Amino acid sequence: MNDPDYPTVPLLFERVDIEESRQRVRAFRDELRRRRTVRDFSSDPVPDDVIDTAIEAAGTAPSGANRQPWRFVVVRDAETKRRIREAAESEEREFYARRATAEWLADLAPLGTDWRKPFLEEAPVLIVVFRLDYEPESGSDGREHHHKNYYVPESVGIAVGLLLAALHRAGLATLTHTPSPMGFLGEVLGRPRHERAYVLLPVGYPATGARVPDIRKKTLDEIRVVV
Ligand code: IYR
Repeated sequence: MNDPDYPTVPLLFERVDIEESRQRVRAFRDELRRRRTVRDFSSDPVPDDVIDTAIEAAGTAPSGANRQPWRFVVVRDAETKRRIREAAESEEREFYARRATAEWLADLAPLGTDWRKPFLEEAPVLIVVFRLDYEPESGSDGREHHHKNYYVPESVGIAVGLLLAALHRAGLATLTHTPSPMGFLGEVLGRPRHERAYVLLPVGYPATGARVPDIRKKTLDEIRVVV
């Protein structure tokens, strides 16, 4: 700590009393409880700046050595969305017809999903999150090398969690979609080789009358252990 070679700044930290703390965390939990994965989107537009601000919120995530190994690609273009849908549906047809095990299909049954992915065209925005396992860098000798990133899936997972929370806070609905495999996303979006698709998030407003599966989250007693 306090290595003179590396600057520090005072921590901005507001200590709140316990009652305030209790109230805030309950309100936050209750708001997060209202978040649902949505599969039926309206085509109503979403302003660019709202998406950008949510991405800034995601970009505050902690990451291995603060390398911030993520890229958020915002897709609005209809033709690009169409190409993504086409490629995703061809992977998904294969998944539902052959790749998925019987157990997997049984686990998915309550969600009512199938190979059709109309939301990839209907949602006004797709955010494709890429993970950067390394970044090409030119050294002092002018030669390019791969500068490694650390704890990449953990870091990107945290950033995506913050992104989902920020978009929910903005009053928008999301779908965490992971067509598998996702290699086609890098190709369709013209991303460099060191960017690997991590998750695809359709974002927008729910369609009028949208319904969601009647599923429950585990209770505190099921997920928390006190030792
Ligand atoms: N990727 C497929 C299947 C799927 C898998 C899981 I695990 C889900 O939670 C939901 C769907 C699809 O998108 O349909």
